[in-house]
Amino acid sequence: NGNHTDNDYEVATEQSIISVPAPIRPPRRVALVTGITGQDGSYLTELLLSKGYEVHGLIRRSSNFNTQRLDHIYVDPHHADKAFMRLHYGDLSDASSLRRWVDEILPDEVYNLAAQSHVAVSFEVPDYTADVVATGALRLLEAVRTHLASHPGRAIRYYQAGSSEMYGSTPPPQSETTPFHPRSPYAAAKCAAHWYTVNYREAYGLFACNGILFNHESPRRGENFVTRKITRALGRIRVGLQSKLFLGNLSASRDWGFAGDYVEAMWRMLQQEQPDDYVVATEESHTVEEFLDASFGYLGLDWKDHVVIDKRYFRPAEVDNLRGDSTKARRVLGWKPKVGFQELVRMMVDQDLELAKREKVLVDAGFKDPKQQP
Ligand code: NDP
Ligand code: GDR
Repeated sequence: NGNHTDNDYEVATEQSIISVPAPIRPPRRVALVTGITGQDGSYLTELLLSKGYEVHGLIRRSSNFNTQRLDHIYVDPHHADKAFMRLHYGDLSDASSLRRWVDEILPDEVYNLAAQSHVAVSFEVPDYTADVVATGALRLLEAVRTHLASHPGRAIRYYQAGSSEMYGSTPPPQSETTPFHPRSPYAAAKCAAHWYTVNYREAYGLFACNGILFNHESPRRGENFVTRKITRALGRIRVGLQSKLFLGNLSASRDWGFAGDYVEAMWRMLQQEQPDDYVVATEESHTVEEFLDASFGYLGLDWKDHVVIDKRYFRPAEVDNLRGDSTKARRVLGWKPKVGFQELVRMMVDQDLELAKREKVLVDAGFKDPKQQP
């Protein structure tokens, strides 16, 4: 018909070749994720990519590359038609970089997952932890608020990664209405970030949600959190690369879920009509000792033959007992965990046994020193 455009395509019919307009593809939704290189950042990015988002992640400059958890989904940005995840240098301690990236990326959704997330380490570096976890969240909220103020018609939904550590010494079950009583610099900083988020919602009408997530683990968990420390050592013990595992308090109880399930709840919070705060938890709690029983038992070993208690891993103040009440998330978000405690343990042990077997090959071939522990 003489009106062909690049978007037109041709359809063969019995009568003729006719030209019809190409279907209009909705523009991709755009997400900005801080903490993208972390455990949750990698699962959330996979989820958002699977839903057709363009995902922009902020990474910190480090002397070594630390994008291992993203390598399997990374596509070189020179392949512009396939590279829907982009990484940019930024830092929660640098307000100017946050505002600049919000202005450039024009996100529809912002997920603030970045944190100095280790509770014990927060006692060693308290100011830094407060700067990144509390003031960092405030900087990002300010970047979003000021961006919106100068871009009429734009809308951004904001997710804040809150933590069950905020409940600290308040006994379980813990729900959205349970008072906070933080027991570490990390937890106190997360409480500040929680209230900054509530305040920006109330003061400026920002669509901002707090996810109060209980512990969630996976084969991608950082190696100095207790579950992964156990499964990593267990794999190495099983193949003969080490014999001892040094741990602290075994009687603390945690509500442990699977990280892959929990990022789904984050996304669902931002798809609601109204912003709100939600507890995300399995509602089942186990002690560290029970985690040892389940993991060592799975490989037919007795943890008592290997675990040595080391005072160094006790904390100045402990959180004894966490068990969430996630009734609201289940009712409003239609969310529930798919992976239970035993399956989570098996998933982590299976992976870390495989990893240990590969390490063993390198050790046997003389490429690695067995004393080099993770
Ligand atoms: P990780 O420790 O695995 O990841 C933390 C991420 O934050 C990493 O990408 C890290 O980058 C980044 N980061 C640290 N400091 C800065 C900074 N100054 N500027 C920018 N980025 C920074 O944590 P998880 O994935 O386990 O947790 C995600 C979030 O959820 C965290 O905020 C955590 O506190 C919170 N949370 C986690 C729970 C859990 O059980 N996993 C439960 C409840 C809350 P790098 O790779 O360079 O270190
Ligand atoms: P947590 O996780 O402090 O709950 O914070 P972690 O796995 O570090 O500790 C859980 C419990 O295990 C005890 N423990 C040990 N912990 C570590 N790391 N190393 C040990 O050797 C050891 N021995 C015993 C601890 O004392 C504690 O009671 C995690 C983090 O992901 C936070 O960012 C998140 O906010 C909370 O979960 C919810």
